[in-house]
Amino acid sequence: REWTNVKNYQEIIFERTGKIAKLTMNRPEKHNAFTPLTIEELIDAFTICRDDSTIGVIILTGAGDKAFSSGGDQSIRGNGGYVGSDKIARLNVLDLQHLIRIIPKPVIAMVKGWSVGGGNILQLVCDLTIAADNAMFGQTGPKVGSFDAGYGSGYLARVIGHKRAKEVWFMNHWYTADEAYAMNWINKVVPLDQVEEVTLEWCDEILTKSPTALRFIKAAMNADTDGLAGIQQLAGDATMLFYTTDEGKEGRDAFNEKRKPDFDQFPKFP
Ligand code: 2NE
Repeated sequence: REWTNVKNYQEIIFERTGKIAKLTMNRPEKHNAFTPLTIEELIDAFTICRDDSTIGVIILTGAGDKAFSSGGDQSIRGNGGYVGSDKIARLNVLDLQHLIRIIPKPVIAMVKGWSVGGGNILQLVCDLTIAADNAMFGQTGPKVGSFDAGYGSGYLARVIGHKRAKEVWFMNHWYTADEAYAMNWINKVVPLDQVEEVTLEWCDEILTKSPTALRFIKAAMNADTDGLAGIQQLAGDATMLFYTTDEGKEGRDAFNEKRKPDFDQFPKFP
């Protein structure tokens, strides 16, 4: 397959092949630990993917074979967050987590090597995870004076169960790809040299499916876990669909034409 570069960034790579986008965290010398800039760039690239109707599925991965991501870059952790060139302490990875949840297209984490801390929560919030057999998963927060009490805890407990989620956070053990698979933490384990090939096969399969059906399935599952914010996404999708109907357009047209709307013509389905 031929990959083309979509946009140049400093700390990520944004490429696409056909309808598949690939976003790569690109700080391999630090196991792809993220800075506020890495996250800002990912948010920008995910937003482009969201708006581009020719993109149907998004892969999130890390550069090299050694790590998906080792979480927040501890060397720039300041007072209240991670500090970039603007000197403001941020936890903007939380905004990225939310964006991955609401983006109405499947997002697949392709994990090679370490998937740790805030990096591991990024793979968690992706819709699917395909891991290489060298992948290693774990949370280190309580060891380094940090925690994610949002998706990183509540959603993790939904995915792997409360007992296991507490074990992950209380013990800070490492879990191999096979162990993570057995815990329902990830979807598939494949040999390292096949991980991209298999991920692309999954993308190809997803691309044969109805994008609207996938959009609603994702929003519905997230509505169950994300409370009113999740329902808002699902409800917004319903509004979007309604706006494409003649019934929805009749309301708009009647207002603009200063006449009474004629909704009688539309069926009232059981
Ligand atoms: C991941 C792990 C276990 C890998 O160990 P190893 O031995 O394979 O690699 P090494 O030598 O530790 O790492 C290679 C280089 O990457 C840097 C290291 O310092 C090292 O640099 P040099 O000594 O070669 O100069 N590096 C690795 N991870 C880094 C990080 N997160 N920040 C800055 N530099 C990092 C091992 O590297 C490890 O335990 N890493 C730290 C994992 C960690 O604690 N991450 C933060 C969790 S908190 C978080 O992410 C978070 C949150 O909880 C809530 C909100 C937002 C973020």
